[in-house]
Amino acid sequence: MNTFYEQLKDRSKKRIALLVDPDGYDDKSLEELIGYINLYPPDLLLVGGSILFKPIEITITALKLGTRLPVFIFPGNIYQLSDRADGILFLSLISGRNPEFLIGNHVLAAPHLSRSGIEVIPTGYMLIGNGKATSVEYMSNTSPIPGDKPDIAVATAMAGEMLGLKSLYLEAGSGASHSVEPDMICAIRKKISLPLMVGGGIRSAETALELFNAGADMLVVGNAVEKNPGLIKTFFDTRNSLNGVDV
Ligand code: 1GP
Repeated sequence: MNTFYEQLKDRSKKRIALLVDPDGYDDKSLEELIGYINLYPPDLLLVGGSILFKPIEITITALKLGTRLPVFIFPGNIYQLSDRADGILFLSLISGRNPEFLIGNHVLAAPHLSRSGIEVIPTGYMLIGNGKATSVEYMSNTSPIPGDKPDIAVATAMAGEMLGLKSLYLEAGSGASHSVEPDMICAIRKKISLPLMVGGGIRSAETALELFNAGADMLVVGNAVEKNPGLIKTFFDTRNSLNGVDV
């Protein structure tokens, strides 16, 4: 089976993941989003959020029925599991010091994930601060790595790789005013060889280009597309131009 991770670890290609927050869409806007996804497909669909008022399965099922893309869970908590997904980013919050988010919730989820057989990508999740409290920070009761301390971020990423995690995710926070600084991405990229995902506050092709050029392998975009689904094309074009695909 060709897993999504097999693709992700081919770092010669840049990728886009679209984060779909189930509470951010009603039936009509989700249908509209699916139309755009099929016209300008990203590489991966992520579903999740810090708190969900809707069952995650409804959105996962709609995306599975409406698109041909892999649909992965981006879990905000232990209640966001579903056998209908193709996989899960199994996030360990390695920037924090809360054992529940480092390993505790994973112990609870492991038997369920083993039964369901969905693809599991062990991911070191690093929250990077930018001056404003984020939902992840509050909900996980952890402190982010200060945005102006790249040495701490680099050492954390190195530890994640040494511990055997399969990918890293640098998170500025959903709707962040600034994305993770390119300098920090660059410093981490020099020291690790794992696939590097970056998300939070990415709203434009310029930012996407900057973060890709700094060394991000996959960018995660949520809020910007939720507000304006047509923006998918912008990210689709940026990725394709970097991958040498005609646009
Ligand atoms: C949030 O990194 C993701 O966890 C996406 O962030 O919604 O700001 O794009 P945005």
